[in-house]
Amino acid sequence: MPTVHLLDYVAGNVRSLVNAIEKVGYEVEWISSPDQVAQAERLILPGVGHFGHCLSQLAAAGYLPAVRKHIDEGKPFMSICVGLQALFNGSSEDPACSGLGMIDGSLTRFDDSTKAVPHIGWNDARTAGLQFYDLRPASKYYYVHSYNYPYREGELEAQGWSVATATYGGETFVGAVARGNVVATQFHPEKSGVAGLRMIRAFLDGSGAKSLGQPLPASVSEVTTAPGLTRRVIACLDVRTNDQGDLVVTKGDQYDVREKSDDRGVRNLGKPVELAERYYAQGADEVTFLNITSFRDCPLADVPMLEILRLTSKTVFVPLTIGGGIRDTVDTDGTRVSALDIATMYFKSGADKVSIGSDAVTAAEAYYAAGKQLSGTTAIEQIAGAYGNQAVVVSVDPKRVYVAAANLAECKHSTIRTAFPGPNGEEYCWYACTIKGGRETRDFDVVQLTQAVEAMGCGEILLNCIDKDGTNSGYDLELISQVKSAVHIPVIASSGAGNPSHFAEVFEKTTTDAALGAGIFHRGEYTVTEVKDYLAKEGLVVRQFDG
Ligand code: 1PR
Repeated sequence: MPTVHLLDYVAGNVRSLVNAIEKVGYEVEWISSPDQVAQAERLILPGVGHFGHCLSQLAAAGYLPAVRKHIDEGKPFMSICVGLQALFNGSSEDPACSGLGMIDGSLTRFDDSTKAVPHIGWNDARTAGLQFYDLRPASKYYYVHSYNYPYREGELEAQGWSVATATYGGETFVGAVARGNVVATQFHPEKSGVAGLRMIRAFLDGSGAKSLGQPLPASVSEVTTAPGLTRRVIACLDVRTNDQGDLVVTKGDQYDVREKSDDRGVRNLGKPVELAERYYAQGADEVTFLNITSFRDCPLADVPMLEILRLTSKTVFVPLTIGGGIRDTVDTDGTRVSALDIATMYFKSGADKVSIGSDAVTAAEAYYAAGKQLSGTTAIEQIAGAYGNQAVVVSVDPKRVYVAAANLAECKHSTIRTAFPGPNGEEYCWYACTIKGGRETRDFDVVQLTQAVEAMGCGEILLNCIDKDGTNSGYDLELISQVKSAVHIPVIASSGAGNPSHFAEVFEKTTTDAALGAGIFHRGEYTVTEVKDYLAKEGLVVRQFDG
C-alpha cells in the first residue's frame, strides 16, 4: 500500500481522516516530530478547532519551517479546514497569531446577524468550469467553520491560485485553493461522503495536481445541483443494552423505550453499525448516536459505544455525533475521569462531535447562579477549548409547561402564546429543561439553557421535545422558533417526524438548520432518500448521495 504522512500536532479528531485515506487504498504514517517531515512524499495537515491554537501548536513544536521546506521542494501537500486557514497571513479569530503567509490575506468571521454561525453543513465547491481535484458541480461538501476568507474575483487567481467557492447567507467565500503541489480545503473531504473520497484520491494519486485548471469534461460540468447550503437530514440512533445484554438501537414514545406488551422488554429496532451504514447509503447527512442509558459496568476504555464508533467510522463518511454520559465521572477502578477525557476517547474512536445533555443543564444553572460568569471548568468549555466549538453539541430534552393568561405575570420563564392550548385551555406555555433522560424536570427553561451554553462555547443545539418524541405528529414548530430566535448557533430540530412532509414543514415554517428523524427510519416507514426526494420536489436544496 502506498503511504501518506499525516502531521500529528494533537489536532483532535483525525480518526475519520485516517479512515478515509485507508478507504481509498493508502496507508497512513504519523509524523510526530519536525525532522520526520523530510521523509514524507505526500503530506497532509489536518486542522480542527481554533486558528491560534492550531498555529501556536505547530509553531511551538517547530513544524512550520519543515512544512515550508516540504512545500518549496514541490512535494504534494494538502491541508484541511484550519489547515487551509493556516496558509493565510492571519485570522481575526486570533490576531496575535501569524499564519504561514503563503496567501496574502486574512480571515474574518461570518456575519451572524442574519444567519447561524458556525456554518455547518453541505455546501458547494464550485470552480467556474475548471478541473480541481475531481470536485464536481453536482456534489456537495461538508463544511464546519466560523471564519472564512471572502472570495473576491481575480484576487487569489492573480497570486496563481485556482479557487473553488461556496456561498453562505450572501457571503461568498473560498472553499478550496490549489496551486502547483499544494491543495487546501475549507470543507472536510473525509466527511464529505463519496464526493470527498474522490477528492482525497485525486490528491493521493497525483491526478488532481496534473489536471488542475483544465476545462471540466462536459459530462461532469453539465450535471449540477441547486447552489448553496443544503437542508441537512440527520438520522438518530438511540442505543442501549436490552435485557439480554445486547447493544441495540431502540426508540421510545415520549422517552419510554419499553414495549407496551406485558413483558415490557426494550424495543429492539436493529444493530447500531448496520443501521448507520444503511442510512449513510440512503444519503443521511449526519448520523447521531445517543447512548441513552449508562451501561457502564465495565472500565470506560471498554465501553461498547467506542467499538461502535470505530466500526462505523470505517465505512460511514459523514459526521458522526455521540451523546450520553459525557460528564466528569469516576471509572470502575475509582480513577476520576474528566468529561474532556471521555470526549477524547470518543473522538479518537471516530466521533466528530460530542453531545452533552444533563451536564449542560447543571452547568447552565451554575452559570446563572454565578451571575453569568464562565467558570472555564465546565465540560462544554473544556471540550470546545480543546476541539473547537463545532465539536460540542448540547442535546436538550424539554417538556411543555402550560400557563393560563391569569398567571402569566408571575411566570418567570420565557413564555410563548401557543396555537395548541393546554388541557385547561391555557393559552401560554414555556419549555422546561429535563435531565437524566427526561426523568427529572428542572425549573429552568430552554431559552436560559441555550443562551448559557452558547456563551460557554457550544457550537450547535440538538433540540428534542419529549411531548413530541415518537408521536409521528410532526415537529414542535413553536419550540423550534423560540430557540432559534434565542441563539445564533445552528439548531437541529428533533422529535415527532412521521412522514416526509414533516421535514418540509419544519424547514419551511421555521429557520431550523437541520432536521433529525429516528423512528420514521428505524421502523422502515420511509427511507432518508424518500425524505430528501420529497424535500427536493418541494423546492428545497438537498444533497443527493452521489456514490
Ligand atoms: O444526559 O448527557 O447522559 O445524555 C443522554 C442523551 O440521551 C440525551 O441526548 C437524551 O436526549 C438522550 N435520551 C435519554 N433518554 C432517552 C430516551 O428516549 N429514553 N433519548 C433519550 C432521546 C430523543 C431523540 C429521538 C428524537 C426523535 N431520544 O434521540 O431520536 O426524539 O425521535 P422520533 O423521530 O422517533 O420522534 P446525557
